Amino acid sequence: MLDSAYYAALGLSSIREKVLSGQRLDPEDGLTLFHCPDCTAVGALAMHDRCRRHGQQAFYVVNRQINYTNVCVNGCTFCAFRRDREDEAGAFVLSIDDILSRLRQAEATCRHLDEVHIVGGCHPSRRLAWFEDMLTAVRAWRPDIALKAFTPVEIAHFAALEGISTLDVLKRLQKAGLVMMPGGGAEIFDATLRRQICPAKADADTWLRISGEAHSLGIVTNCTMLFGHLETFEQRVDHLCRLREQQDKSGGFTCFIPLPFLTENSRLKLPEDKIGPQRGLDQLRTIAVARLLLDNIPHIKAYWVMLGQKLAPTALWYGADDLDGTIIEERIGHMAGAGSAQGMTIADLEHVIRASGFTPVRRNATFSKLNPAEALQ
Ligand code: V47
Repeated sequence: MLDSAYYAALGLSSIREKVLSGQRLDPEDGLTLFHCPDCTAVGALAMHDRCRRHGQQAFYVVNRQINYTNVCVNGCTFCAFRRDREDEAGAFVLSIDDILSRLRQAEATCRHLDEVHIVGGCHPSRRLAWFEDMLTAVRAWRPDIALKAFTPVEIAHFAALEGISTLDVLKRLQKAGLVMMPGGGAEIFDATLRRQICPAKADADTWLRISGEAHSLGIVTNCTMLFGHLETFEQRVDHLCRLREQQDKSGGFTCFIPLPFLTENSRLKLPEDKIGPQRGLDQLRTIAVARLLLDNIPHIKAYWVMLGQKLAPTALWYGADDLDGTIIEERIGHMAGAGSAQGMTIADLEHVIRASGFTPVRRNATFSKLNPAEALQ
């Protein structure tokens, strides 16, 4: 493993040296790794880095996803989840009671939820007070549950509707119980590509600024990259390096989640050569390169919903250390053709982690390990 002559033959000697000595990789190194013919050699470097950070641990969380609406003003071309209007087929808008009843049902199945993950489309008229009431209601039901909600894109949208700053929106939501934000909406930061796939969405600088504002308030956040569509390797590396730069400044990203583009029901059509079976290797390689470039972000998630239940555990050998969680209901990926289940049980997650050669560790939303007593198995 990591044989120096072999890495020299691949032209990866200096990258290997940097990884072994814990030095930061340059953007050019990232590109070299994307072009390296041996994906497993790239994966072995990422595995080395992952094991130095987390050993053989693989994390999971007992959570419930809630999408409060799919009505959205943004019109992103890749998104199969969104609807323009409430009266369109397939559109939905949940009430606070709907959300509470879904959470109660989830609790009955899982025994003890550790995280609620709440996101939705940018609804044209739902105001900030409703979101404050929603968080307050969930907190009243279970004061100890971690509320992970709203991407920077939703925060920008709430601020525009209220005519207030994004920092003030974050302060109000934090007061209502928000402790963490998911990483969606980052898509791909390159401005030209963003104009093609998500022209109306908050731009890269806004997404990064709001993440930084959240960090300044002590709200930790995640970050993502939507890949496997029209982007180039250069644009992937640029995206990862901009996340790394933001993290150098504000330090609050906990986990990076690479999201492979799922093509069904999407207006974004890909050329044939982009959608073949080689996508699996590309997904593993992207996870590995992310692990190696994002030296200041502690966790990399292999999100089983989008990667699939077979590839996600494989990704634990390519730099990922987390599988996300029980989830129970997922719509964004499934409306785009995800072949994965709606949810996984605690037993399923622990089994697949063990069978893949790792030690399962149940965590909370902010990645603190839960001991069995806390986890109320
Ligand atoms: O922002 C939308 C992506 C994201 C498609 O922070 C698609 O822990 C693939 O961000 N194919 C939402 N991806 C999901 C997300 C997420 C998921 C799990 C955990 C966390 C976390 C965050 O899904 C969107 C967009 O980038 N998306 N459509 C699609 N067709």
